[in-house]
Amino acid sequence: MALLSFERKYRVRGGTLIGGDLFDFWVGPFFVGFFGVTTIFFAALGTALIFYGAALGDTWNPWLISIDPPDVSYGLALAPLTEGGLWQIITFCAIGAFVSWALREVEICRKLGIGYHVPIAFGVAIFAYVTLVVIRPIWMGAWGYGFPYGIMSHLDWVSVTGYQYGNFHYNPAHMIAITFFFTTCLALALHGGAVLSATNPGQGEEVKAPEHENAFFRDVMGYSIGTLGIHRLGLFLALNAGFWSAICIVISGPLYEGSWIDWWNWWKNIPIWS
Ligand code: 07D
Ligand code: 07D
Repeated sequence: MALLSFERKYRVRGGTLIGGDLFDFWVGPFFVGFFGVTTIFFAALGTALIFYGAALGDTWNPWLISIDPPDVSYGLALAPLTEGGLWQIITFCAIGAFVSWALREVEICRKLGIGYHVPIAFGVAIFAYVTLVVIRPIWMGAWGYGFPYGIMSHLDWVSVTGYQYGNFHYNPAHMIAITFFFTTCLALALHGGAVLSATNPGQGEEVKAPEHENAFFRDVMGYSIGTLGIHRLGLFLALNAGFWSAICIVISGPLYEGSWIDWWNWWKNIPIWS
């Protein structure tokens, strides 16, 4: 079915989670929906507040603009706008926009009658973000533990936070997350390579089918995970990368305060080594 006639077929009313028919329409290629409106509202307000915060600061250099969270001394209270209050409202807007976007994805899935895999995947990214700016700060008793909204300043936060726990590389959940990130790249490189090698051959060559991809991997390593399987594996690897990232930061502080290097002493002291 051509794309245009397919779109006519699925562009039907219904499947919305809230608001009934109210925003159940498209603007050009974009589905609007109630959550499209809330996405635009939160994103526009959050962006405007970032610009307002930047105007109060001393630079318009986009790399150096930074909207900082309140000082730790404010605890979990609301801070004055210029002392972290802006960061608090922007955080609220960011979560509002991300969650709205995920729910808009859900509505589109419902219209199409497909699974919720994409919104669930985005949900894991949102979970990682919420862990950084809500769950961990609340657990540690101050919004000041959230990261600042600035291109370079958020890197400073990662570095400083990392060194607060000695060597962050020794954090076991960080190890697991990194391994999943690296494996995701390996899987995508193999998958992208396999698909292109079969379906985009040189001029005059015949386009090959998945059987060729399967045969390639069987010849190389005795096993091919298959066409559906590779996408299951990819999603599994990528979601675990985000999930274990959230775990690695939420345990640093709330559950473990010392140096991650020392955490491994239990391992060095297992009697079997002596
Ligand atoms: C390619 C999809 C497109 C998305 C892009 C991001 C903005 C921010 C806001 C000026 C893969 C658009 C950026 C809207 C502009 C203001 C106020 C996704 C793709 C292109 N980081 N981070 C970047 C965010 C955190 C870390 C780049 C966001 C944590 C390190 C970009 C968040 C930690 C490095 C960026 C977030 C952390 C970066 C490229 C939220 C641990 C880099 C991102 C909401 C996760 C790299 C200068 C990218 C860099 C980088 C955005 C959170 C670490 C500015 C929106 C606190 C170590 N981060 N980041 O391609 O070059 O993502 O930094 O949580 O080295 Mg970051
Ligand atoms: C949080 C982003 C969510 C994004 C959302 C959407 C928009 C819209 C619009 C483009 C989670 C945003 C969308 C804004 C844009 C348009 C139109 C993703 C998030 C919702 N580390 N480390 C990680 C590595 C070191 C430290 C995670 C590697 C050092 C700390 C990952 C190395 C020290 C924290 C990771 C390394 C250190 C992390 C990040 C190598 C510093 C975290 C990925 C090779 C001295 C963070 C949840 C992530 C974390 C984190 C990788 C080194 C510290 C596993 C590969 C040793 C403090 N590190 N790290 O979380 O877990 O993505 O955050 O050296 O907090 Mg690390």
